[in-house]
Amino acid sequence: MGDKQNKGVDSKKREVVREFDEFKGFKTLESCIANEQHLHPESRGFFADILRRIGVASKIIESKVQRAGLTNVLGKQGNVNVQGEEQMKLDVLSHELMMNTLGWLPAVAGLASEEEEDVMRLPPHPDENDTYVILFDPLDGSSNIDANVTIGTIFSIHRRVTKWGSCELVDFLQPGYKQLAAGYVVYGSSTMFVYSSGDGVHGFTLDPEVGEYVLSHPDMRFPDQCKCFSANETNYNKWDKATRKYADHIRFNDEDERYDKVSSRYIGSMVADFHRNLLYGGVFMYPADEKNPNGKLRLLYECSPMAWLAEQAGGAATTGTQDICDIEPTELHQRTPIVVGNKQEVELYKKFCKEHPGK
Ligand code: P6P
Repeated sequence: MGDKQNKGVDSKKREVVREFDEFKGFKTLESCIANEQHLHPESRGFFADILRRIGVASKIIESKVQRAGLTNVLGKQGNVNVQGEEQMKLDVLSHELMMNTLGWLPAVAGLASEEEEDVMRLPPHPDENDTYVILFDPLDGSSNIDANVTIGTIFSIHRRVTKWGSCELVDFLQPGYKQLAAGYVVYGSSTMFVYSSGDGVHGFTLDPEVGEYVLSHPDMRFPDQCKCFSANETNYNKWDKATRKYADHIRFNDEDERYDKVSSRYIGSMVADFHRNLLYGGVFMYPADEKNPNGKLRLLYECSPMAWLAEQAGGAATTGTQDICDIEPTELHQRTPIVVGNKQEVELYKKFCKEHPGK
């Protein structure tokens, strides 16, 4: 739930629910979603249903990803998506799974996907419950699939701004700070569902024997250390001066002990790079360069949810001159430069951008 809803919740009640939950011990995504709903007696459970369904969709995607090498889902689909990028078979499959799993929920007015040019307007629900819109990148990092490298799903949930009937583009073009919830699923050595609905970031590991996401990382926060510098450094000479100086400062700085033990780590899958930095501390960046003057990554279903999560976990995210969550979107698939991770590293980048303008 967004911060606003949490303010009205009786903190005593929240403690009681949490104590009860601690007593129960084994916490799953389902029990945490249900607990969250209990804290909002006025809730009709529609928002909870959305989170549940995203969990279901991710388990189906996980089953396809884990067996990709054994079934005919590796390789290219044979066409390009709206981004002009080669679509992988698993991109299309994951997109369709997210669509089919979320598209029938009465509370969902519309969907937007990296794989679809326009928004998907769902039939207006007879009693006007269709309150939310969901944006998602169904399978981020998919170019890595054939090499068995970690990939992920990213999602962002907004309350619609139009009041009734079919949703409109304006319902999706909302700044990151207005998100009600955001999260990702990382399909790696284990599969984890990480999300926030405004009350901390919580990580759930899929127990394949039970088929349930089990709370394994409550209240995730960036540790106060910078262990990882994560960027495609082959773009170095295409970066502007501030970005090059920033990268040199972190990678080669001998005067600042904060960067004594920093290592370059780049997976080429934003979800995986972000997740590692959230656990170990560090900064991920895909800045603008001569090839991508507006950055490569998309604002609404990659950078905005990840930036909001970073803020919920005590971190930050910037273009260099503006917080990612403050950007007022103008196009569904617009791109943005991004530097995201520990607040100290993000603030340092903003400082470099101020002190070293120009190419
Ligand atoms: P590059 C994956 O294709 C992606 O969208 C992000 O997940 C990742 O961070 C980035 O692009 C990698 O881009 O140019 O380094 O291959």
